[in-house]
Amino acid sequence: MTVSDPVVESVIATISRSATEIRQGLIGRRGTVDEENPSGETQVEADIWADELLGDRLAGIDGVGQYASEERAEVEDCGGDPAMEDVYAVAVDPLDGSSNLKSNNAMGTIFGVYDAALPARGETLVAAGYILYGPITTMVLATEESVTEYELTGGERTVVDRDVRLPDEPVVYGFGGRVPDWPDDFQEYAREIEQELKLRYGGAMIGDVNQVLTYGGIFGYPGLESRPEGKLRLQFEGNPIGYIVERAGGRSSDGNQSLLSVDPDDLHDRTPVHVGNSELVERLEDRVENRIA
Ligand code: FDP
Repeated sequence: MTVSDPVVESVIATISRSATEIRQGLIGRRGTVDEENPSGETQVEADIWADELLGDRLAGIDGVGQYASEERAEVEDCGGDPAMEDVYAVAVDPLDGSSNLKSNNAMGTIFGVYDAALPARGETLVAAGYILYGPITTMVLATEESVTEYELTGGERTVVDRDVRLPDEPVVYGFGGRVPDWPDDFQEYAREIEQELKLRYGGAMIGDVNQVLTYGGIFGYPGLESRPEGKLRLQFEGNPIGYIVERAGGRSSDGNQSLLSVDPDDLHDRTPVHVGNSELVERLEDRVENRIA
């Protein structure tokens, strides 16, 4: 199954072909390096390697005007203006949840294809997806047409679900950050959710969001007392995941509005992230104040 826009299809084909290679290349690259990413977080060797591999390949695609990554301070100009027709900007989190490499737990790669110069609103996304490096390597891809799940092997992608939809009856939840650092209103909301759903938290957003897409429920990384903007990045994490979950019939929110409507100020802006079944996200918006809005 291919995507009708040839540039978007090339981006997706490049990322899905690279995924098996990235998975293999994690071996021997689990150690941390003496560097921090632009958000001040410790990088592992694999973060830098996967960013270089994807950056080189994606920048070489005709029609990719900009490449940006969680691991780079600035947007890379690849020789085209995303304001022009058939030119896009690609934002990537090369290894989401890379702190899970040490303990050998699931993690992923996230990407968003924006029809606008970065930083951009999520509403300008034309496609977004993630690779999950679990027991099997899978890709969930959302476009304007559909949300599809693939299995990836040796450069090939095989459809396993043509129409990924969030189940109506929610089952699981996962919330990031330390409980004592959660604002009171979010703590109250979480207490209520604990009575209704089953905890599934693995420490990599991709793994946790994939559980929500599979079983129904809610994933959240809220604004914290110590950091009201939360931890996750809007361009690389919040927008693509919001787009995927909304296309699959759910909702996304920064506590106040859809993640896709948030106006970015900076490429590395952080935002509270909540995605899942509509009723659960709406209830959260009723109860929790977004302190950065
Ligand atoms: P990581 O730092 O390992 O890259 O975006 C970062 C992220 O992981 C998410 O994948 C994950 O949901 C979150 O941070 C985990 O944060 P905590 O360690 O605070 O739970």
